[in-house]
Parts: sequence; C-alpha cells; structure tokens
Amino acid sequence: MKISVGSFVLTAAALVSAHYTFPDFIMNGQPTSDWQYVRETANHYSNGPVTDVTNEALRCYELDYSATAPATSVATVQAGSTVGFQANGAIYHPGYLAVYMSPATPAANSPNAGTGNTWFKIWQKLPTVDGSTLTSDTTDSTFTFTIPKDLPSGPYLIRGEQIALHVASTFGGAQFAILKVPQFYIGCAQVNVTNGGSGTPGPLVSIPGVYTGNEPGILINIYDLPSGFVYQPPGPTVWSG
Ligand SMILES: *[C@@H]1O[C@H](CO)[C@@H](O)[C@H](O)[C@H]1NC(C)=O
Ligand SMILES: [Cu+2]
Repeated sequence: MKISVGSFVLTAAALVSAHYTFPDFIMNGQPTSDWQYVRETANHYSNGPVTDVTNEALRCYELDYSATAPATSVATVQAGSTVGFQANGAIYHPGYLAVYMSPATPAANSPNAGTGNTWFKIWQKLPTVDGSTLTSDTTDSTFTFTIPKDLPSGPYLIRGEQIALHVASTFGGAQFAILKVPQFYIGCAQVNVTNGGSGTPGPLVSIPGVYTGNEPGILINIYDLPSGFVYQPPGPTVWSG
C-alpha cells in the first residue's frame, strides 16, 4: 500500500511500523490471558490506533459492538486493589496514560455498558518534560493503578487509554495536516467490583464526547515545547475516592 500526499509518497511500512494493544488485564499481580477480560479490539491484528475522537471506537474499540462483550469474561476485583493492563509489546510511543471507569448496566458484559454520560477518570500518568521535548517511559509494557476504595460495589468497565502524541508534529506543515493526529490506544476490561464503599464518582463524561481533539494536551508538538511548558492532561480530573 502507498499513500500519496502531495508530491511525497510514504510507504505503508513507514506509517504502520508497529503499534500495540492492551489485551491482558492484570489482577493479583499477574497478567491474565489475551482478551480473557479485555474486550477484543478491532485492531487485534493491525495494532493500529483510533484517531477520530468522535468515533464510537474511542469507547472500547471492540471488534464487534454486539458480539464481543458477551464473549468476554468478567473478572472479580476488590475495591482498593491494584489492577492494570499489559500491552502486547512496549508502549513505545511517548504519550499520556489514563484510566476511566463506568458502571455497567445491567452487567459488565453488556454491549451497551458505558454508552451514556457515565465515565469517570481514576488514574493518569502524565508525560514528562525534558528540555523542549515531551517524553514518557517507552520501554514499559504495563501500567497498574488502584481501584478506588470508596467505589460502590457492582459491575464496571475499566478503560485503559494511551494518547500517543508523537505524530502531532512528525509530518509538519499545513500540507500534511491530515496526518497530524494523535493516536488512541484503548482496552476495556469487564469487572465486578466487590468490597466497595459509598463514594460518588465524578465528574462524569461520555466516551466519545470527552475529547474534542483540540485540547492543549492532545494537539501538541512534543518536539518543540516552549520554555516553562507544563503539560495539561485532557479530560476530567481524577476521582480517587
Ligand atoms: C458479576 O455480578 C453479576 C451481578 O451483578 C453476576 O450476575 C455475575 O455472575 C457476576 N460475574 C462474575 C464473573 O462474578
Ligand atoms: Cu504506533
């Protein structure tokens, strides 16, 4: 495959190289099997990202919107415990990591779970500023976080996301505007939370809807930061219970 942009021709290999997925949910300190508790994503073969913040795929990127959820198991996890996601390789693009949760009605394996204004953020990891460049740990393949102790018990989706920011400037110049897009890597685990509390999670957002794509933390040239730059994470503030 070749994609022509003006007088330039980019090979598919240069564009695709390798990306990643988050197929393994981590619980009890161990990664579980591929797609056991994480809804299998449409990029399970290509590893390619979601690039359109208005697309339904931004929610959980399922292979099939009706069949994937019921085909995926539901993990039982305790509020206050540490869980996570493991990628199928290093998360080697610099970017911003976030984890959202949504109550799942009527069950965690319901295809319609998370389709409303129901998502809240429980964790994030900001990229770090190194001189005029924004970086992140590009050798790690996992990220772990705590399920808030005050979260009420019940069925939930846990959505891990990395917003890879390396492409925002790679093909600089207005002529390449179509290629200047962030890359969203996504996985949704299905869980039943037990031993929870009586907190009220928020602020709530819908996904898609949470991002416009024009946020300073998304539309950014990470290789040419102004001095004194401070990264502004996109989306709602973190609810930690
Ligand atoms: C999760 O909880 C629901 C009730 O909310 C129950 O029907 C289901 O069996 C539970 N699933 C697992 C795997 O424990
Ligand atoms: Cu990639």
